[in-house]
Amino acid sequence: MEQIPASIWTLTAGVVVTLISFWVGHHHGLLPEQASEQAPLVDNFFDIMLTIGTALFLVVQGAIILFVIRYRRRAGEEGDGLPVEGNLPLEAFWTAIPALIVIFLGIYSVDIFQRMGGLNPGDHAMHSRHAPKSGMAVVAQASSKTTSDAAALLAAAQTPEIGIGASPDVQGKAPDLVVDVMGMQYAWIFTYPDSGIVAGELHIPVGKDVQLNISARDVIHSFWVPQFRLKQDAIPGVPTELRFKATKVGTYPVVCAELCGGYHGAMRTQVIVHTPEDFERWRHQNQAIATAPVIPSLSDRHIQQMGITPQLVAQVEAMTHHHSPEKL
Ligand SMILES: [Cu+2]
Repeated sequence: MEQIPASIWTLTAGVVVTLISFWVGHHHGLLPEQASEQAPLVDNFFDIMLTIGTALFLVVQGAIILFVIRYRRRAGEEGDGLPVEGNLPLEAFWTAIPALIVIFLGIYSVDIFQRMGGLNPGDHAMHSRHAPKSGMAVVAQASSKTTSDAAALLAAAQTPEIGIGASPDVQGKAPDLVVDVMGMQYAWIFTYPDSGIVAGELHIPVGKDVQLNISARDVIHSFWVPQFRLKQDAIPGVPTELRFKATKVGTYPVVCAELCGGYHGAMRTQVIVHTPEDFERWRHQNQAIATAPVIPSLSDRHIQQMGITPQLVAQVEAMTHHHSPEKL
């Protein structure tokens, strides 16, 4: 029987490795569902990296296993193995291939980032329309709060310097919805400048171009929604934005992805992606509360059922204002 030439074996191995790598790259199931316009872009890039990684893994591990078996010490073999040294074409080959892969991934990642809007934070067209409005709301709210609050709110109203801005298809257009997002130890506060709603959860309509103006009150936090494949640092004093379109109705976790203190792990909330009609309903219901003239005082029901007494409220208020010198 004739020997099969090594080149045939190499070709077969190459085809098999390629097929396995492509299959793994497209069926890994490692990522959560895609719920934003940016998610497929990120996943595409991840799939390509995993395909290349799988191929490299199989080639390197396969070669090790093959060599261990084929060049093992046989019975009766004594002394050192063959002194093999240097092979310029081989070394040039295995330097060039990784270099090309890295250059390709580098260029491709910049392309993905650009298509996500990453090179376009602070796309100014819409700020002339929206910033003054939220700015006024900021001044009104800031007067009653602490200076760090005011600074954070002002940062939210300024033109974003960093973040994910308008993607090419909405460049130069105003977003459909603007929400100011403030990170603080240990919560996210969502303020809707055009309706005055303040919420602890983010509500947005599906398929609409949403701009989050992100700020931080105390330390660095990071706004992360895994299903959107979007993560943006919230940095004190640095106006930041995150602009995206949610593509799937549902409820997704919002996670703080920057170690920000003792209760960082509990700094979670949700983003609720509504149908446009549902979102309007939510806005209607909450706008009524947001624009109510005064915060109603504690009702008798609260006092009786929950044991909340005016004295307790006064105590809590004194505690929260312990920084002001006149209370010390
Ligand atoms: Cu945090």
